[in-house]
Amino acid sequence: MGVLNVTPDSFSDGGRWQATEAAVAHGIHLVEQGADLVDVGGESTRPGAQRVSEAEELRRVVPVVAQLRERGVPVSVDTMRASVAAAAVEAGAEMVNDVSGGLADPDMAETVARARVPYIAMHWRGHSAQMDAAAQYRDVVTEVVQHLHQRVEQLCAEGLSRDQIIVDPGFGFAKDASHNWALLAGLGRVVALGHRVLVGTSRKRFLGRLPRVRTELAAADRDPATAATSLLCAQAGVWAVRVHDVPSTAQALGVWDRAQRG
Ligand code: PMM
Repeated sequence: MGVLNVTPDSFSDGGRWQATEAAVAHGIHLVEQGADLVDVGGESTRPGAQRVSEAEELRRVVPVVAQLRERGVPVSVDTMRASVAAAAVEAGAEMVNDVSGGLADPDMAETVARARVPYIAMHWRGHSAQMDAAAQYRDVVTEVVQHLHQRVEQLCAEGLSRDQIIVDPGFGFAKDASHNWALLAGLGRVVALGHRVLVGTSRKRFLGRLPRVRTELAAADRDPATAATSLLCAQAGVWAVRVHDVPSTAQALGVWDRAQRG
């Protein structure tokens, strides 16, 4: 999954794809580079970010989704709002990616159940303004796995079908570096839930400081580290990874695929 943030303030690519034309061209480019799906988002979820209005989110997202679909690009919409999810599906999005897992908008479950599109439910503990304070766990892997299990049960009770749901442990959302590393090591337990798993580690802060690397890496310099996490995800049985730089992850996953055959 290639990332297409149509926002002025996302942490690693904010502002670059704000104009619809530039966003569409980048989405097409992501597919040419090997992405199977382009994730279009109009609201930054970086720690501390302020929410955008519904009208502004619709204005950013819907034209980009519609134009990408016209050009045959498979699109998911990255939104916490049921109204934006519905408008994007209407415009041709074939998947809804909700970082709140249905907790931010009480209408999301019904909307997605009706749309019958695959739905990514991520582990979430509150909006960007509160999420750093919520990064407290006794056992992060166990708590994330339990939360995702409960979310799936609740979403099914609200009308979603089990095989419609994809789960995501939510790297960087209400998690500090040690939580993220523990989750990366514990991905097998998320996969063991029995659902498709999507992982988004791309360029995230915890990859900025690595053993053997002498300097702290800026967001744009974290693609080799991201590709390494993509390989670990493949090894753990993860279904998809959400990345900004498609070529480096395509290479890592190409090595994985080819090595499986010996
Ligand atoms: N991370 C971001 C945004 N959307 N969606 C899912 N499912 N999983 C993630 O980890 C995730 C996401 C934040 O990263 P960005 O601001 O670089 O897009």
